[in-house]
Amino acid sequence: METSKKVWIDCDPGIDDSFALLLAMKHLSVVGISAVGGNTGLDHTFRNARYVTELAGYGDIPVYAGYDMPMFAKPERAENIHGNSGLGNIMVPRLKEAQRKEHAVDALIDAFRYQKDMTLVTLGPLTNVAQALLKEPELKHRIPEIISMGGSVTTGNYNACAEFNIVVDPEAAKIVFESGIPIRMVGLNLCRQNSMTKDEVEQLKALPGLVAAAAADLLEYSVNQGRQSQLCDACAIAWLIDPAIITCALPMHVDVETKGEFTRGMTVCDYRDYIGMSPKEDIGREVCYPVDSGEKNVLAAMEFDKARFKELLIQTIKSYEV
Ligand SMILES: [Ca+2]
Repeated sequence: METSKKVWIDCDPGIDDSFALLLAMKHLSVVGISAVGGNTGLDHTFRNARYVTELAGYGDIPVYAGYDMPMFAKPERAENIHGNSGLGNIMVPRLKEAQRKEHAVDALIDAFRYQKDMTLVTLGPLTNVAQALLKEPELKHRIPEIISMGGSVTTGNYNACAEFNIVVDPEAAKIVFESGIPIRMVGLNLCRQNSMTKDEVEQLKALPGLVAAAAADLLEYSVNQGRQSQLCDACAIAWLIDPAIITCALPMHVDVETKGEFTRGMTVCDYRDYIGMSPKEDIGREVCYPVDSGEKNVLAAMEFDKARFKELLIQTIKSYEV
């Protein structure tokens, strides 16, 4: 399943980001990684991204530090989910001097200037990407596609409407979603179908090697927070590695709410086309009532093959020889 598919990954590791990186490094061609403040502050997310790449034997992948703070919003963190360091109980060793001095936004712009057919994967708040689009207006023509873990077709996690990555920086998300770049969205409605439990922790614990040990620690920490872990960011990367893991995806128009009294940070997904025919079905698989909903700027992942994902995850962690 290894491909030469080139990706740039913008992320805020983060437990589930770390699993996404482990999948990506093994199966895709990771040209660069940019860190953004989100789950924890940038000091930690930048350090953690470098830690995961070096632990896995991919220390040659360049990692760049981007923005710590959202464009306008007050910063929100998710240290209650990911631990104060962002990586649960793992004691991340002090790393060498900053690997790359260049700002992540400049590195991202340069990468898409010189690389063709590279997918941008976003696993955190969209601050870096929005700032890059503002700094280099041509960039939107050079990014063929974004795969984004963020938002939800249905309900949120931060509150009833909003998902964390979007609500942290709604203005940035709005810029990205309105950029015209095709977006494949892996929202909470999809990630909720992936529940990793103590069973998966035990399977990882049984594997040899430092990567497997770290993965087991991370997943155990996450499962202990809420009895199960959805590894949201890893679901997004899995779509690139093995498209059959996403068994249904629907094109729809999506706006990002930046003003609502209760709905700021919501991805307003117009799925009126797919209104379900059965009372047991909120969203059908096919167009039932076509409406003029505007440009379908998003392909939203809807259904997930958990068994196939789990197999990919375990086999990938097992394949690391460190
Ligand atoms: Ca993340």
